[in-house]
Amino acid sequence: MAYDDLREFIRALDKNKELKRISVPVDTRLEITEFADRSVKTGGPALLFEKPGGKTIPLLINSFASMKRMQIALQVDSVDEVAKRISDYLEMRMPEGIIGKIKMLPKLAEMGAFFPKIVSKGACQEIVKHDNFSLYDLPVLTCWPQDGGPFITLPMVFTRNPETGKRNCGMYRMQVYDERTTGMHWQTHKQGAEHHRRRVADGQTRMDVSVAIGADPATMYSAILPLPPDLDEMMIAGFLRGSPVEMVKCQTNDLEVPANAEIVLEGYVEIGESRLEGPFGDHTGYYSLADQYPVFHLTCMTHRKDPIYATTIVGPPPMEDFYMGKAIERIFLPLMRMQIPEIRDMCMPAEGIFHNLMLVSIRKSYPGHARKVMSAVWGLGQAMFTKCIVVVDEDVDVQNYSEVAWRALNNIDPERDIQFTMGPIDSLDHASRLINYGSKMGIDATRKWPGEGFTREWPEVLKIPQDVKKRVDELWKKAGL
Ligand SMILES: Cc1cc2nc3c(=O)[nH]c(=O)nc-3n(C[C@H](O)[C@H](O)[C@H](O)COP(=O)(O)O)c2cc1C
Ligand SMILES: [Mn+2]
Repeated sequence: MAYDDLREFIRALDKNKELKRISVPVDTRLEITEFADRSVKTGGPALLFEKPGGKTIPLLINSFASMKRMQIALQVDSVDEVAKRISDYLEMRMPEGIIGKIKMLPKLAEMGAFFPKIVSKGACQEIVKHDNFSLYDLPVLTCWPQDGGPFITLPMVFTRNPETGKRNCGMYRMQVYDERTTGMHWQTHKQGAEHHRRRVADGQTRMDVSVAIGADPATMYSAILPLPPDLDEMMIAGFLRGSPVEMVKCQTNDLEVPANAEIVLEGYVEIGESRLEGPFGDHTGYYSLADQYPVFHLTCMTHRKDPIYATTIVGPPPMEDFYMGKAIERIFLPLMRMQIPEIRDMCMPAEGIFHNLMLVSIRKSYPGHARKVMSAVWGLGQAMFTKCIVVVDEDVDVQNYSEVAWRALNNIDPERDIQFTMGPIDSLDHASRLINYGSKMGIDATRKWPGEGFTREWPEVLKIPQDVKKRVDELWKKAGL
């Protein structure tokens, strides 16, 4: 059964001994960061602060901050189960004959059951505040010492594509400027920014935006998935939770939000308005620099009778977002392999913050194949941000960084095997020559072929044969080791 809402997820975390309630008052300025950082780095539980910063609204953090918690969130024993479900759909072919078609019906019916459903009432609107509300009532964190202010870090930001009418939900941090105004940090490559850009081009004056904070975990998680434009995150959330997401109409704009949300901020972005956003202690472990971003104006706040504020902090890895990203890596592998089938596995080590490093193993079939895969990755959705790609042969385990380093360093002639190219760069990269634009590096660490101009002999990796290993297994015991 899908979780009804955030509190049901909290109960599940509690039942699994993955939650600690904290009743002592802890400051929302830096102190909760230090709690959350220590907890994630020592394998500690999710934290529910009952009195954050002297506020009455409790604060949940680190609820996704381990693979175990990701499994509880997605209600699986391994996130690979989600990957398998996706593969099953992708492999679904038009079956032969009437019997085959009948067999497929339940699967198709299941697919229909994922579409979001509009409902007339939602718990997120138990309390509706048209005036007399303030963002300062929420326990919004000031995460790091040089942050430009407090930031809402786990918001589901809803916008609509003006051309297709399709909904988008993305997670974009929001700097709180005052009681009713925030920044809107959708980076230029993201869907919110694209919807904004189209309205600028159209000469429109306002853009509706609604923000939900806290919902059932699959719905929250869907906001960070690197989906193609116009693929509704709420549909994918329905797929992940195995039950449609119920949406309610907002009070003051034309959008819908998850009915089970804890808190909803409704409002608009004024086209043409921008304001300095940041700096912000980011998931690179550095501050992302202040820059101009659109401004979100609140027209209404709705919430449950006793709302819970869900948040996260990012910083030097690994943090909570590493586990959210690791699950994406596993879940999206089948989709990636559908487009680049020669990929066997891929891995984004924590130290690479997703966009700085991708390790890819391939079944090499023709000269230049590793470089073809690099180009394909750089052309694939948000993988376009990847700053360094290391391509190895399929017998290298890319989940084992030590093995990748050993094999890659042995296999390269740097001048020959390292390729540079230019392209879009993650907005958070502080080293690129220009914001959003810079160079990338691909390392072809596969075995080189004569067809690639390599005419020397290529040696084998050292290995003891299986039968010898078996014999030694027995001898080992006899030898008293
Ligand atoms: C905790 C967290 C915070 C994030 N903050 C931002 C942000 O401030 N701006 C941004 O553009 N992306 C941010 N992201 C990444 C986006 O949510 C992600 O790229 C998502 O796929 C964008 O969705 P879209 O393609 O629908 O725009 C954040 C991700 C996480 C996990
Ligand atoms: Mn999207």
